[in-house]
Amino acid sequence: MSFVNFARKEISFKIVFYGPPLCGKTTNLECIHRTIPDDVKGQMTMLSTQQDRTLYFDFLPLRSDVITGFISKFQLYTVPGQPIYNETRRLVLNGVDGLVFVADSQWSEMAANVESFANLEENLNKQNTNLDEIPYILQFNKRDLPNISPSHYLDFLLNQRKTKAQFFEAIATEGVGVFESLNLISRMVIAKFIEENNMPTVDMPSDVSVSTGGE
Ligand SMILES: Nc1nc2c(ncn2[C@@H]2O[C@H](COP(=O)(O)OP(=O)(O)OP(=O)(O)O)[C@@H](O)[C@H]2O)c(=O)[nH]1
Ligand SMILES: [Mg+2]
Repeated sequence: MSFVNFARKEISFKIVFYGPPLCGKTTNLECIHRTIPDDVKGQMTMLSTQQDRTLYFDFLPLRSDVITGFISKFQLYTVPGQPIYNETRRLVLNGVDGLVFVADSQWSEMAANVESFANLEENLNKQNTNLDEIPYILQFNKRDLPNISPSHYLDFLLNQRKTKAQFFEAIATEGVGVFESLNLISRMVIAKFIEENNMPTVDMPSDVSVSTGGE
């Protein structure tokens, strides 16, 4: 849930990267952290196992100035993809404003993609919300690997809801598609906030570009 601090002129948005085990959620955040300037980002927190599997979540705070008069803070989180950590995924999802569902494009991961998407819907339902309420996009990652599904098949598998989500192809290890995903979900989250809060003094740029914002 977006959080507004009028005294400090701050709005906080929570964006969660969700998806099956090893699909590249943490890699997305690492790429964002590596690329953006220091004055826009906070410290990246990673709680991982020795094998670099996310144990609890990864967290990266970003700052932008896309809403006139307010500092917008984007709190980026990943969830642990491993099935046993469902309680943790549920906790991380709590109060989410926007979602990037990262799918693994490899044929071998199709069942895991579908299962993770169903798990996302189920966890949201348990919190009395759903994907009609929360802006989300799809990211088809690992497009550099052999034996990957065409994007239209991933789209067919994962984009079955009445309102179609936009998707991006990505190679998170090379930064391809990472900022496209981040910029779109940020725009969607802000647009929803503006609409719901009837913000009168908003200057909505055509490109939110959280990578170049700042105080
Ligand atoms: N070839 C290739 N490898 C990738 C890509 N994105 C991520 N990887 C690799 O996939 C592995 C898993 O990436 P992570 O980002 O740790 O995956 P995750 O989704 O955070 O995994 P969990 O935290 O366990 O759920 C790592 O070895 C990454 O380098 C990609 O686009 N292409
Ligand atoms: Mg991870």
